[in-house]
Amino acid sequence: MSRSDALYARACEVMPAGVNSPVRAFRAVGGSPRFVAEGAGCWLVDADGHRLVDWVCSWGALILGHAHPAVVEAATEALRRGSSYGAPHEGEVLLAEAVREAMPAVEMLRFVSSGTEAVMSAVRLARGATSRPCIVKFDGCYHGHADALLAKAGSGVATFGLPDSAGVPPETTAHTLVAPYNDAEAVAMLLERNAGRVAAILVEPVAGNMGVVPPADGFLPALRRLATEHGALLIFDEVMSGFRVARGGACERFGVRPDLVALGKVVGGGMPAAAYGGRRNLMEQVAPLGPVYQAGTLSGNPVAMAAGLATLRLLDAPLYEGLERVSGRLADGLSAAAAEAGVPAQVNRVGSMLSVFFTDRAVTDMASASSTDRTLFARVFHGLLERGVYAPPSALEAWFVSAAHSDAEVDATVAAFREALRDAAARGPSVHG
Ligand code: KE4
Repeated sequence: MSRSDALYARACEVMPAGVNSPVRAFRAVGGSPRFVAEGAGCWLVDADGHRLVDWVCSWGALILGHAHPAVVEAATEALRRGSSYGAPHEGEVLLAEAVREAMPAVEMLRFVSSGTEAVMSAVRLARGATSRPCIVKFDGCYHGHADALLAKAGSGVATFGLPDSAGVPPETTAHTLVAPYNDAEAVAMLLERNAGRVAAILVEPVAGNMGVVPPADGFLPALRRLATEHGALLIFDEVMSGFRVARGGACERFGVRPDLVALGKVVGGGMPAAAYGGRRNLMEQVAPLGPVYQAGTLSGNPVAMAAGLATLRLLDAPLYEGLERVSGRLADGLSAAAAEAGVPAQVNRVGSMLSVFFTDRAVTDMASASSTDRTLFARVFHGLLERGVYAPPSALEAWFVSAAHSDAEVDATVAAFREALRDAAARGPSVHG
């Protein structure tokens, strides 16, 4: 038995499915997860010493790659001055100022410890600021595991959300309205049907949780216009896209200014830190300034602030140019390999986040993302893993490119992908979906 499998057996005795977050359990692709011993640059080393090219990068948090020396140094130095104070400190101010400089829509912010907390708090603020109960979200978008946002689309195009998890009472999602992604008309219909009751439109401006689905031309400006017309707020959940699709996130890349933004992943440089922020007159309604309560023992943690600041200080134009080039090389290589193998595939990419969908149709929303060949994806995933390439263990997740990836890793990945496709095809037709 491999060391990874031995660890997995022990883990399953003490943690649900042996993991601390469901996607890590490989349920979408089968098999047992690899336990990681170390991350370095664009590499993971598993518990049995196998080196794997890492295209997950802690689900997008590690835009510089694993254990970047500047991040390690800053976090270590901070830790030597204490792991947590429960009191204000300079690191919070420096990182907050760096976020505001990169994202002018964030006039004021509050740090929290996870993307879930960031979005949950932004939603509470939107409801408090507007005294309205409803939130519009999109089918296929994930915003963390706060009860009200674990809502799936009901039947029909635009509906009230249904609980998407046990333990979420129906009344908790009763004010969550769900529309198809990229469907501004459905949003308009929801706003008209629920006139005066919608606090906010909440959107992943670049969807990454149904696989990567870019916003259709005009979609984000339409949401901006609709929110303003109906007295609702526009919340960009940039936990994944923030600092990734541009230094100023989707706000910068698409030139749309939301009222509130949620951030996570990159902003903490791989440490537990996230944030929500936006218009000053909204953020001034957050306790203790205003009536909207939100708090957190480890919010603004000095070690996480140091890691986040060290990361943001390295996010300059040449870095994004490099990410764009390497990401484009990867996307083009995967597309070409699938075409050569005669396998229908779509590669959706925005900046350094991308997904491979095995389908002959464009993937523009959850319905099209769900109709892709996930059995084939699982076969290819394992073919890649056997060849030293760690892709995300689900067809509905994103691949993330870091500044540590070079052409060499891209070319090795494309070669492994070509072989994995050939082997998967040799196993006969996959059961679709
Ligand atoms: P966390 O609570 O996991 O830090 O953030 C939740 C969240 C919020 N908003 C967006 C757009 C997100 O992508 C996420 C978390 N992303 C997943 C990846 N699909 C994290 C991986 C996981 O759940 O383990």
